[in-house]
Amino acid sequence: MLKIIILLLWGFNVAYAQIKPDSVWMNQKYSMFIHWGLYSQLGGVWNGKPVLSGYSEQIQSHGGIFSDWYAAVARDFNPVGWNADSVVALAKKAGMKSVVFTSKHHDGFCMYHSRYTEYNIVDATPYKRDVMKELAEACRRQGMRFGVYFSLIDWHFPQAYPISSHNADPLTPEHYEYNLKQVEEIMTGYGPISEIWFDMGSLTPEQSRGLYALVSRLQPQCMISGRLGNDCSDFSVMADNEYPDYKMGVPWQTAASFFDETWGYRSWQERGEVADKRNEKIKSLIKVVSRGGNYLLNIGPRGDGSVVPFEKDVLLGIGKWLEKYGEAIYAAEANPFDYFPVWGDVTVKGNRLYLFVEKEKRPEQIRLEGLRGKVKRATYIGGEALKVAEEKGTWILYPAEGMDADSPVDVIGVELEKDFKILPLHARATGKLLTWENAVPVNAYSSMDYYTGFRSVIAYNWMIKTSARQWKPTLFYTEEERGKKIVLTADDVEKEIVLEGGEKIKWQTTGVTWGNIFWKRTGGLLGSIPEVTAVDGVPAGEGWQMCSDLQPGQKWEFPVGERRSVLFWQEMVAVRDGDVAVEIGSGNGVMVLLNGRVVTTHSAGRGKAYNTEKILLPLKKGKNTLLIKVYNRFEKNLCFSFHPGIALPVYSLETDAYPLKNGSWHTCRVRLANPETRNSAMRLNNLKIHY
Ligand code: H79
Repeated sequence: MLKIIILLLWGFNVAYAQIKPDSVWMNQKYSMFIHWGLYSQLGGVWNGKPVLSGYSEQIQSHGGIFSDWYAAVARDFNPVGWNADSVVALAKKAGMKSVVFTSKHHDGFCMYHSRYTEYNIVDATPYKRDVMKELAEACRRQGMRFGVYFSLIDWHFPQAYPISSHNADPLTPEHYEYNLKQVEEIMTGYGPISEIWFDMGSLTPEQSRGLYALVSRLQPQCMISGRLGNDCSDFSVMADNEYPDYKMGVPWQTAASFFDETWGYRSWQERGEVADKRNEKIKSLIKVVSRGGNYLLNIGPRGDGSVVPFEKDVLLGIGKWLEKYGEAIYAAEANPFDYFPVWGDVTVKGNRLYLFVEKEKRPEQIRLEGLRGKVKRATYIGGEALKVAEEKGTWILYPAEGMDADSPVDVIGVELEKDFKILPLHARATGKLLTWENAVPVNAYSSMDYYTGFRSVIAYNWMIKTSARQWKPTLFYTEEERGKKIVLTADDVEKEIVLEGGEKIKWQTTGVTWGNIFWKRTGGLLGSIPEVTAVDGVPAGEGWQMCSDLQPGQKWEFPVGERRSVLFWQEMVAVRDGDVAVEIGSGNGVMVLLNGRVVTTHSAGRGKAYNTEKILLPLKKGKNTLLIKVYNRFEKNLCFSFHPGIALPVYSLETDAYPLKNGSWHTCRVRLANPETRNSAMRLNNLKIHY
């Protein structure tokens, strides 16, 4: 009996674990976002004048419109041109696999029949129809998946004040309760919801977890967006219209508007040529899919419910392109190489690679560096074969003149013999140490809230070359990592190791001459950083000042607004290649770059105004540069400290031997055994592995 129960429980766990990430969601790749609400009726115009600042769906705040005046717009909101079936049919023709609809935007006006406010399309407008229900049903009829956007901030809810320009205020308890009730009615009254796209606000971890639990209880398959905050989500969402230049090891999405300036309808938008926009969006779709993400492209219907002809034409154009090239997009996986080619992008599906060659970047040869296996044939999709050759184990294609004048890219399908392998070029450790520098990081996108988003590193991958049949790694760690439980994988063998104990050893360090530290104020999300060039140890550009009064290890505190940052820059000259240890104190977030490469980025929650960490910096002989971005999300003052050249003991920990497979190259991976969340930065940059 006990056995049966255990089996049942085990079966349940397996079934439950398979629900998310939803593989249908992962494979759909391309969906329609719809921003439609009261604001559409205004179309970016108030009192006869265009409102130039902000997005048009946020015209109430950017146009400085009183609540009662804005609410009065509902009296004229009679979208007789709305036809849910034709919108869904358009999405389908456009090649999109789901529709995500604004149930409630920041203005608080519900585009569905809410029980908890009369400020909704059924009770407050002459139209009196639940357009969201119509859309959900139209999706069902046409075999399209249906998702909802839900704004976590609400400018119409009395207990949601204060309301700030940045849309990322905390939620009051009353407002949070109200959101819970509305999410519950959405999740129970509109059939299966494929994804819920929470947006904005800045929730406590408890609030994010509460909403996550509610949705999961009501619709366990529903994918929950990263904008819920606190990394409590099923898929990460980039900032509005942001395209990552890296792949991720987690489900993710870029949401994009037709024009960066607005999501909601804007009557006075300069739209340009249909063909140009179509090509731009096709390239964006390819960029997202080749990095493993989903692309959610928005339309902003007019106040009467009709789709803007320009948007319709562009979508139909993309749909036509996908009819021909969809096999390279749908269910395709990210570029399997560990580099991005200069000529375009790559996806892979089974034993077929798809190469997207941008017309203006067409090279004479395409060298498939890292591919081990055999190319059977390469053909332009819907066109002719290409010349293929092999040279010292490297496969080379010779692209011809573009085949399809109507596509912004040439798409090549490369058929490979089964059992092919793609070896990373950059992860091949050549020395005797595996470190963050010679690893290929596995990335995610972490965001406590909109403004705290950054590329987080959740694992390191390496390739090691040895003909030995087993491997006995030695780990080197510092007190910064002590107590962390990691998973170290070699080929297919996985082991958990706790970083503690071991022997204190003498570590190869280098003498360093430290230059002056310079600082400068800056903005942007935590994860964005400008490139800094320098002349004679002094950074170029506006605003840099020398930190003349900063003592080693001394906490420096100065007033910086919320969501603002300070950059610190320093040059140092090392006597030889070797490590030097520093201690860095920072606020709600920090990003550390050595010689232009990110050593670590991470964030700390509200109230964590000062945190220190010890970092081993691997310097190269001669000049090195250190760039630190210290980010303030919530505090009044920003704290920073820097202590160069501290003593940081290194411990050496022996592990049991790993069996290795046949062959000379072997994979090796490190991650945390119990990360706080799927997107949390693992912070193992001091860890090194000897092999
Ligand atoms: O629904 C859309 C936007 O209305 C919503 N998210 C997408 C999907 C959103 N609300 N707030 N934000 C996104 C944060 C945006 C902040 C900024 Fe800006 C965009 C800062 C600068 C550009 C908004 C526009 C605030 C000033 C101008």
